Amino acid sequence: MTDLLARLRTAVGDTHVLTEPADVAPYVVDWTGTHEGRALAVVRPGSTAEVAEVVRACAETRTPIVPQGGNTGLVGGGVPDPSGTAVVLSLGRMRSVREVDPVAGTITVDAGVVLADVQAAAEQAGRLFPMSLGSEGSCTIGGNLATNAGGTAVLRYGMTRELVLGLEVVLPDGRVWDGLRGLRKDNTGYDLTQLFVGSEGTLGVITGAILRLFPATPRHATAWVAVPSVAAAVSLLGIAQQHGGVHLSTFEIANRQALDLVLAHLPGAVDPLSEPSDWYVLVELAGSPSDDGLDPTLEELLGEAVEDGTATDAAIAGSPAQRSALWALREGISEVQKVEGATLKHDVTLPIADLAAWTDAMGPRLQEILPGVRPVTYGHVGDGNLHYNLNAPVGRDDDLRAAARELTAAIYDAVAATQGSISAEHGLGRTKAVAAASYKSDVEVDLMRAVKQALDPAGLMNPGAVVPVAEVGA
Ligand code: FAD
Ligand code: 2HG
Ligand code: ZN
Repeated sequence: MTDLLARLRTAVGDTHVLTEPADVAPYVVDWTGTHEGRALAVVRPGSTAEVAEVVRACAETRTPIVPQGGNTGLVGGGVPDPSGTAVVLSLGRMRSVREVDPVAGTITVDAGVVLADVQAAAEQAGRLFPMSLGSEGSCTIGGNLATNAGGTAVLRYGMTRELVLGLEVVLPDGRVWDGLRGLRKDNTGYDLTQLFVGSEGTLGVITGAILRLFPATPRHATAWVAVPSVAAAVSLLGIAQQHGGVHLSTFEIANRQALDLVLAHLPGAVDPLSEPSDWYVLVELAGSPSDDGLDPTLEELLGEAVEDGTATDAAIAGSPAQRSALWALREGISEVQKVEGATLKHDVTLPIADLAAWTDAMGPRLQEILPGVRPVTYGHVGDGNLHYNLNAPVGRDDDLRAAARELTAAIYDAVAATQGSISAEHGLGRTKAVAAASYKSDVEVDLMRAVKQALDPAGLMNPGAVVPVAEVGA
């Protein structure tokens, strides 16, 4: 162990190998506070060559590695287990934007660049990098790629895997794969880039990426819309698609419980509508500087929705400040749920046709298991993705913890019955690896195990995440 630490210090410099408990602490607890592990050390390389040297040193000493970006992951994949045997490899010092090419529509970045900085670099070049998450001020592009993150722009631009053209990856044996080619067309065999997207640090360390840029969309028309039910939200989606066409960029849902938490805990939050509603939708159209028709289109679609009872009321943003205030009602939900106490997260996707019946049935089912449990339901309904999160009955956090297994099993079983997914966008990490294996077919589990075995035969890359430990090499 002393030899390994000495070698790591030589590789990255003394000050970038952290072993003091106070220095290590922020790297071993996840954002939710539910996963707390221990680490042999936290290593902060400053270049791809340094990452490769760290990985080689760990491979030779059979030391597990947990790659980490901004540590905003929600499934415990970016923090080590309690054994204290792993090295946390933080990409936090690798923050260079390597190149922007507006004409080719590409940006090449180090993996540790914070998402908001990628967006800003694109904007400076008069382009758009569309990925948008509530955590964008701290999450890194490497983490986004490793989790195949979603967010609020998926409806129009797709998940992270649709925004990447090539990667640079340090493999588990320390070799570097340079796949940083910005080609739109490249049918030369297996798609290695896509293999690493969504692999959550279990197949290698992403050190660089070449990403797609899009024409800027600085004009917006935004509304917070009251709808009576999930069925009505789905109908509104159809109306918005028909009127908004390619301009429809956001379609997010939240229930009243979610809004109530935001109003209670987010400073400055105000309900923009006078009457309460069970459900709300944040809808946004986005366009180029010459797209003059966004406001009339939004008014037209809302008019039609109110006319036929799909929507009961709507607040339209009349200024950038009002737009930000409406967005805050949606983006603030994760934070305020944490303030409210124990939370059980379920990031699920359902076929859009099943959303309404599924949600209507789930509420009463959960009340049978834990009377008083509070579903705080929100998410990317335009993608069929709900964050079907639960807060404890007021003041009874322990009851939620005690019923957690049963509540989660009821939700996942009902998701599986619709051919849905138990992880829409957050990944599996350590929280869901075992559950996911039980909902996948044997063929799928075998294929995943074969990929892991082929790339990381020693099982040192983020053990316990994605593929349950017993599965590797079994
Ligand atoms: P980390 O948390 O550090 O790591 C996540 C996983 O990626 C871990 O398994 C880690 O080992 C691996 N990893 C990290 N960097 C690398 C690398 N360079 N190479 C290989 N593996 C690596 N997620 C969504 O999808 N949509 C949302 O809308 C969304 N909103 C959020 C809002 C809030 C308030 C918060 C706290 C989180 C949200 N998330 C969302 C979850 C989270 O921000 C994303 O999963 C994000 O992509 C994680 O990036 P990160 O840099 O923080 O990664
Ligand atoms: C969101 O859409 C994120 O706000 C976070 O995916 C969801 O905290 C959550 O459960
Ligand atoms: Zn989300």
